[in-house]
Amino acid sequence: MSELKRVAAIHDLSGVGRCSLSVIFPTLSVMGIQVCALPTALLSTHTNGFGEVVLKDMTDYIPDALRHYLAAGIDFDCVYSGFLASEEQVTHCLEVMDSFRTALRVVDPVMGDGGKRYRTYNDALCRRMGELVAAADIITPNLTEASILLGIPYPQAPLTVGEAKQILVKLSQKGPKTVVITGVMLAAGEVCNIGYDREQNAFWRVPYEMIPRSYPGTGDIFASILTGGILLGDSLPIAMTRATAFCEYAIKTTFSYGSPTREGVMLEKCLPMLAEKQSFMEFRQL
Ligand code: PXL
Repeated sequence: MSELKRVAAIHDLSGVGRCSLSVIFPTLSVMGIQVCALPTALLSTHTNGFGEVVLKDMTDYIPDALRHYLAAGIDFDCVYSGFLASEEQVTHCLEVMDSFRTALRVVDPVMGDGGKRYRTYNDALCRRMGELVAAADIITPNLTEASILLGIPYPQAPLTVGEAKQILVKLSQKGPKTVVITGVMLAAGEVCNIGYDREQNAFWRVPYEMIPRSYPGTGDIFASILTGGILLGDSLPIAMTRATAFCEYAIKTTFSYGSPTREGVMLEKCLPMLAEKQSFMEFRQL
């Protein structure tokens, strides 16, 4: 049997609220992929709904850990970044990516949601996130982050297919050959995750049922399952469908129990579904 894939995950560790490393570890582990954490910050909770958080910035740690990994001859199949605590961490992420030249570069440009920026992000950090996006193979912004990256207002109205394709292509022109945007309301009335593969000039959409709650961490779960799927050999639309199907299931399960939004999705109850052998064919051409 071939060796298991190994991902360097450059994300924060939030103790309560089920986001970032707390959900990336279990989801990728269930998929048979090893997660090696490079924490960007330690937080008591995520920044959305628990009041003042305790945040320990880990900016000094990442370059030292990288030096150790290089000295020890450790290699990674993928470098996957997310929530960052400082502008310098953009430089550090680029250094990690440049150190493992064959690794797949996945950037989840975590900056905001629902048309609003997260409270720890400022203009300078958002601008620098653009540098990371330029170096990525795959990016997974939500529509809020896509708008910030393109410097356009957050679309209040549903997007036409033409507008959605234009946003995907413009983001791809910044560097990444694969762009996946989550949470896009299309003018036809569907809510979708949409994707673009520049090399194949292929556009995809995966519709899902919208639930009137926004659970923190679902973007992290989506991006980690997408990353895992691609590392396991899924095509882009199959990986998108795998990630969408699981998020939809976890969100509906959580909603059905009336669990508080700020606690995130009931991942522990839902994880077994990720290990099941399923076919993921609900995608359509955009
Ligand atoms: O899920 C994105 C995320 C990651 N990390 C932290 C957050 C959030 C969203 O609120 O606060 C610390």
